[in-house]
Amino acid sequence: MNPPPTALHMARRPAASAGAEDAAGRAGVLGFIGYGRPAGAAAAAHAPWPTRIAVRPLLDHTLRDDVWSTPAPLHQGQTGVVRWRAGAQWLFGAADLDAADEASAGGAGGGTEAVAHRVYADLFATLREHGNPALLRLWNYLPRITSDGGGLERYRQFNIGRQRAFLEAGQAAFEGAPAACALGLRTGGGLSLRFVAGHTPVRALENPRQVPAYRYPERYGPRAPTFSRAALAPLGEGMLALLVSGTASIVGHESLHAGDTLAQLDETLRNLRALIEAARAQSSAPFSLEDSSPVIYLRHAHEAPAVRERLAQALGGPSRFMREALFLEADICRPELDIEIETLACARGELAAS
Ligand code: 3EB
Repeated sequence: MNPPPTALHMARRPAASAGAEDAAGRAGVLGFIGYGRPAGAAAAAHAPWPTRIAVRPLLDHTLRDDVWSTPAPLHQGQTGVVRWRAGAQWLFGAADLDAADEASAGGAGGGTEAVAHRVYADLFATLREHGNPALLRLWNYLPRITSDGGGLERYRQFNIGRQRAFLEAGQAAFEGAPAACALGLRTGGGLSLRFVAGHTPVRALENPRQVPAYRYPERYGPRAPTFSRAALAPLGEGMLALLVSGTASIVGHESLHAGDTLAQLDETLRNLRALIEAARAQSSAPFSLEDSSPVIYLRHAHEAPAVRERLAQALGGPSRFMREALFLEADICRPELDIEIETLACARGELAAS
């Protein structure tokens, strides 16, 4: 496949300016991933597309968005519960369910599974309507993620519904699964999903230090999570994106350093460095962890200053990593884990021959 003639751009920007740009229509904002609950003006700038994820920003209260844009005419619509916007080769989508959707979706314990299945079935219907672009990245946010959902943890139910939807749609549920994250919300709402897709070759990456998540043994749930550790995707204009999935203190398939967030952080950094190395082996792009834009999810808000300090020591205070780091309060999908880091990098380069 040739590189797309119309490039996709990603920028992490203060929320208000992103909204202003969207409103002015100067650049084609395909979609954004925004966090927190902005006050009136910033909220109105984006309405009605789409809502922010209800996680609390930590340390500073500057709201930032990851804005995905492309200089092309855009059109938008809705497919089932998925609202989408498309332009050139690119597609952005969002779904925000509420708690009532889950309650009505299934009987004893089946609500989370049923809702995950429905959201993903609608996502794949959206992809089909757009000629089946490849998923570059998925974001999953599930309230009360490790709570019991009637005999089975809600995240495990989510994994059952998600995997079933992938298999029914003929999408790669194992090797080649998309990059993703899955975090827990502390709100009374429902599942929120975001995705970016495009007609560009997406290459899934695995981490040599970790068992692929789609091969986790059954003790982590009856159906494995459906994601790859990272993805590489050409964005056009010679740029290559590295989209690193949520990464935690997991080696092999085991959680390490329960109860010690800073040790979990160090292990997570080793995992991230191993992934970046894998990405460099698969491309000509000079990716580095230091020159990437991370989101750091913390279970315990009060640990944010210590985590930031440790990160600054490891990555250098003036690095892009530290300048663009977003610290957010969220639950991690294993109760013993307290930190998860995802990151995104763009650099000039191409995919290596596979
Ligand atoms: C892990 O490595 C940590 O279910 O989509 C990270 C990224 C995690 C994505 C998902 C879960 C997901 O298993 C959790």
